[in-house]
Amino acid sequence: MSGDHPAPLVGIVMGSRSDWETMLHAAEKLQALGIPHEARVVSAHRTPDVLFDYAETAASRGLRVIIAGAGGAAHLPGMLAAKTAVPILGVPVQSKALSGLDSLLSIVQMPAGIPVATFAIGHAGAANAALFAAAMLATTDAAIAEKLVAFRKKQTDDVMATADPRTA
Ligand code: RP5
Repeated sequence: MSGDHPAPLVGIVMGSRSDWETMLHAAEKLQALGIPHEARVVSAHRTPDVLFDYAETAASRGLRVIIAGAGGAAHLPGMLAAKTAVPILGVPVQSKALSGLDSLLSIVQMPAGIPVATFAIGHAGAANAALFAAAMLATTDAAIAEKLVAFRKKQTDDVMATADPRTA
């Protein structure tokens, strides 16, 4: 994806390719804000060595935030957080069996000491994790801060422009 260049500031990782339909909403937001990012499938239980390598090299590769989406017994965000000090934003993917409640509880209930910031289940969580990553980066990057302000203003303007629900 074009977000892979220049050096990514945000890593989007997910437990399975099947998570992409959720996590693409994070990528879309980062793309819209012009934030360099990458997207990778990194499974805690199917490719644990890849997970360790990804986490251990994240900081030295320049990643400032990692958005991690997983479903079911969703240990990916917590395992990443255990192996890197780069902040982890966890996105619970909506599972088929339990509609994502399993994913949410797996991600949110981290024992004290290794934090994972947890977002809403599904599309909203992925989009908001990206906006939150942007807000974190904006504290030290004026260009990203400006784009974030512009995004929020447009969102407000769009709502105001269609405030009468009877109009199309
Ligand atoms: C988790 O298991 C993934 O994050 C995914 O949400 C879920 C199902 O994976 P697949 O069976 O679709 O590969 O590891």
